[in-house]
Amino acid sequence: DTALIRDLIQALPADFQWGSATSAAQIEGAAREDGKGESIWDRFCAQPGRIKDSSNIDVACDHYRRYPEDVALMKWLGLQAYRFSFSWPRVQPLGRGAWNEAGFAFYDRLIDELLAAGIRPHATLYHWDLPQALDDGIGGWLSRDVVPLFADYAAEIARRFGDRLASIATLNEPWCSATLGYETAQFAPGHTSRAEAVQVSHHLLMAHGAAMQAMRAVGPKAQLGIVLNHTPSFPANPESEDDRRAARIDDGTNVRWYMDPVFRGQYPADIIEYLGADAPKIQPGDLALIQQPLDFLGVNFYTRSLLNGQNGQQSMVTPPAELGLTDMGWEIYPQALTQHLLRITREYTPPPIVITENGMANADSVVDGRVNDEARIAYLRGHLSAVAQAVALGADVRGYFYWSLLDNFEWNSGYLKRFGLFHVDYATQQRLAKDSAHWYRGVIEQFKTR
Ligand code: GBH
Repeated sequence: DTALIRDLIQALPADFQWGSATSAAQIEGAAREDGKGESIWDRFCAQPGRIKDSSNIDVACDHYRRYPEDVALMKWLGLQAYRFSFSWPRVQPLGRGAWNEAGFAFYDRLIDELLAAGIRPHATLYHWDLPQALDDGIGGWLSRDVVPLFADYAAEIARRFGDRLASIATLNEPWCSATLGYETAQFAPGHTSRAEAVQVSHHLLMAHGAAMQAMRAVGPKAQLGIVLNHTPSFPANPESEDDRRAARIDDGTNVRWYMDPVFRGQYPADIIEYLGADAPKIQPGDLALIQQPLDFLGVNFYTRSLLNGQNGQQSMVTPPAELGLTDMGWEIYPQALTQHLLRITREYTPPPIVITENGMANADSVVDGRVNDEARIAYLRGHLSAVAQAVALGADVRGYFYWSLLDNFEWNSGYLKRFGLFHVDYATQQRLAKDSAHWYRGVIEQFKTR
């Protein structure tokens, strides 16, 4: 890997941040402890048929209790940065009204532990675990009324933790919350309406804007931004006009639907037209609220998608297996990351970019006390090199967070899919560094001693 390390050292700034990421619902457990309120994912897991292995998040990785051990793992890795999320219902059980001091105390201990280990804490306010009380009481993200409530929560986090956090992101992947939660029913709350998903996306973006304003008013030291999931869309057959149109629409609904309002204060006109009667109901001032100046843009990149446009419909095509698929069935295609970083740099002139998630699921198992995950090392190698190339060609990328630190609750796949640098034996909660963890540790070490 000497060539890779040389490329990384040549291309990346000396203060490039090496990190790893997790989220509250996926690792914390302690779902009903110390006053935590129910989240829409606690409720979703309790519904039969929603989660592939019928599991739930009552215990998950028991990180709520084991965080000192987990921070020690990060320190061993040499991480300079760690990305986690706050559970809104842990700190405000009903999503409005009373704060839960025991919930804040957990994050206070976690942040102290990170700072003592020399690791910068990067927080996300919303990684999909809405307080269930808001869903029951006002219809959750279907209601505009959630917008000021989210802003109150954001301001409270900024007041309490804003000077000890390196960054605060408002939302993680609003496309997933809206589309997977309200249109395809793969995620909580499990609805099946495109019109709902579109309206929810508008409220999420407004909540982002209102939270940015509320946090700016507090004036924390932390950098403020948003995290978007970008899965670049390619025509299955580049010669086909139908496939190219399908790819443009897919890009419009995934990438431009969120980037355009955040950076240009408008929704893409072709997608408004494509949505027809399902286009969002927008009030005067909404788009100005959404378009707030950001300190950073978080990009989560896993794969690309291939689109087929026959019969005027766009459908996803299963990628050819020869290219290499992860255990999620996602194509391994790092070149798309380089291209995409250059494209958003050119089209949006964004603030500094952070790769807030990148990683793969692999069918890992412990054999003789070791997890040989060569495929993950190859994935990391390919994507780090893709980031270095993009930076060499002009993209301003300041950090990279591997998803995820630990094997954890992979949403509707339950515990069946393993993304971690550390293997978790859920029966004993024992963590074991996979070969990829040793490899990533070596890269960070060599980069630091450049
Ligand atoms: C992220 O979501 C989440 O932030 C994180 O919590 C999660 O654990 C992690 O990734 C792994 O899933 O679905 O075939 O169309 C990523 C969600 C992944 C959604 C790629 C779009 C496109 C491939 N995105 N996916 S496909």
